[in-house]
Amino acid sequence: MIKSPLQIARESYSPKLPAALKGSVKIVEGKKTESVADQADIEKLFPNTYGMPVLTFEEGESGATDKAISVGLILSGGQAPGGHNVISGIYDGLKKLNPANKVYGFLGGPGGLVDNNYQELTDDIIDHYRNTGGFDIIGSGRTKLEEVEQFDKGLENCKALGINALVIIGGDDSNTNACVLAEYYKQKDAGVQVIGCPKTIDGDLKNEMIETSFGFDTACKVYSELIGNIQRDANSAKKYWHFIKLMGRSASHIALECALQTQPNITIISEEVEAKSMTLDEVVSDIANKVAARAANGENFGTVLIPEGLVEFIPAMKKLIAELNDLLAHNEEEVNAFETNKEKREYLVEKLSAEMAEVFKSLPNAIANQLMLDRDPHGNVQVSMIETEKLLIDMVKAKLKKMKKAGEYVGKFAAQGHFFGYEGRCAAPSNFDADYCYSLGYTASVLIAEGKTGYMSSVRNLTAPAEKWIAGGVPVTMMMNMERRHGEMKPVIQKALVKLDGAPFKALCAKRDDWALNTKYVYPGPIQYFGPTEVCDLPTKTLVEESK
Ligand code: FBP
Repeated sequence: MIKSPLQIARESYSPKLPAALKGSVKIVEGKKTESVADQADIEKLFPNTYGMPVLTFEEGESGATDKAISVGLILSGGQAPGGHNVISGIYDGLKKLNPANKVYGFLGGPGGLVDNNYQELTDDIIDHYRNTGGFDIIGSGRTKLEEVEQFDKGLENCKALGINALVIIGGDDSNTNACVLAEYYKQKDAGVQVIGCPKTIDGDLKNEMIETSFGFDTACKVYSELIGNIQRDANSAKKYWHFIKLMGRSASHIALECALQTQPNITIISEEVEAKSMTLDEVVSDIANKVAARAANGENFGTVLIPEGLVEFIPAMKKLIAELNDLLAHNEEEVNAFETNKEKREYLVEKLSAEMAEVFKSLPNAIANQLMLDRDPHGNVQVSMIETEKLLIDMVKAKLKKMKKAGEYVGKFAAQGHFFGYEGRCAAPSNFDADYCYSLGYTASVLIAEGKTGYMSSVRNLTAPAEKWIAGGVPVTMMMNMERRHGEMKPVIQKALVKLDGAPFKALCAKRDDWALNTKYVYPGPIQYFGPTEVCDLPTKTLVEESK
């Protein structure tokens, strides 16, 4: 591997750990837990792992095994900055407990466990990846682990390697599967524990005990740097409106965080669009009115942040997507047999309810075609492929044309579309993510050595200095509820959407009218890895607002 000077310098960064993880760790058990909803259903589905207590780590006498153990790691789903530090944290934690402990990485995501593709991780491998972005140490994948045959095959492969525990580093869907796997292995008394780690740049795997998923901090800082740069360009040239779509499949946490960091003119929050039952036309009118108001002040430039999941939150579109999901899941063969999108669309129009058929017919071809694309293995629409920013530019342009004719708009409208997503997912982790991920990994090693299963690694109190972070474990069943997936009710971890009564959204609401009309841009600049703590160790604004 050819290393950049920054990569070489970052190899020797020592991630900060919570005080409780620095020496011998004592586990303190909290009260019995309940799932967040649908308690009776979840308890029935997880009889062996339901109701376990929350665990908190303190300095003290450890109950960890001193027998040598072997652990298998899986990186699951989209990349998120800091994954390599989760791995180095697990590795260092296990080796500290017993140098004979072994760590295996399953290659290419959950599929590696089933297909028995693995690599033993050793000092010389781990040391090259410390504090780096990416998941390339072992690769990631989106294979869904949900079939009993996969679980049994995985168990056979674990047994052959002498693996006592698996760590699944993934988002809500992957941790849902980790929970099902933990329950299955426990019920079989298989001798393989399963621990989850909360990953996703989307920031939607969070709850009372998981303050944020890892990678959100770095990704938002990268996007905010880019948005700031664009805003400075817009404010210099004063001739373009920039429509910036931001990754984050469903929830608008990324758009909200980036807005708090950069103070753009317009920020769309999908959850608000849904709560207000806004139509696409209303979203467009809202943008056009703001463009017109700035034009009246002679400012024909601006920025609009668009969460990538927007289309799924416009009520009519949401209903349409839900119907399409069911239709595509149940008529896969027929749909795939069509050669053209036109034929596919006509077939689906026939099968949709009359109301949704009308909505589907009314969509521009490009968007309709994107809605018919294959779902990901978890059944999600691939919203990254839907060019919402272009759709909105075209619709705003058309609306402004009408407004001009009616004498309601006096400016010039030239727009540029951008999509920031992949450029943030493998960035070198910020100090926050480097420390947080290492702590999450280290925590997982303690949970394993203490014989726990069905837990997610948790590190809290994140706006305090790392020394004061609170590490422990949260039963994954505690985060679950029943949801409709692929046309069936399934137990899943509840996705955390932006709360409209939450502090981060309120902070945006308090300022957005001012930011819309007046140019109040903030230019955050690139992530800093070396320098004063008030520059290098900042948590996200979301965490800061939520902790107030
Ligand atoms: P995870 O939920 O697996 O972390 O993935 C998040 C994400 O980056 C979304 O923001 C985005 O919609 C999606 O992955 C893109 O998926 P892909 O990498 O398969 O194109």
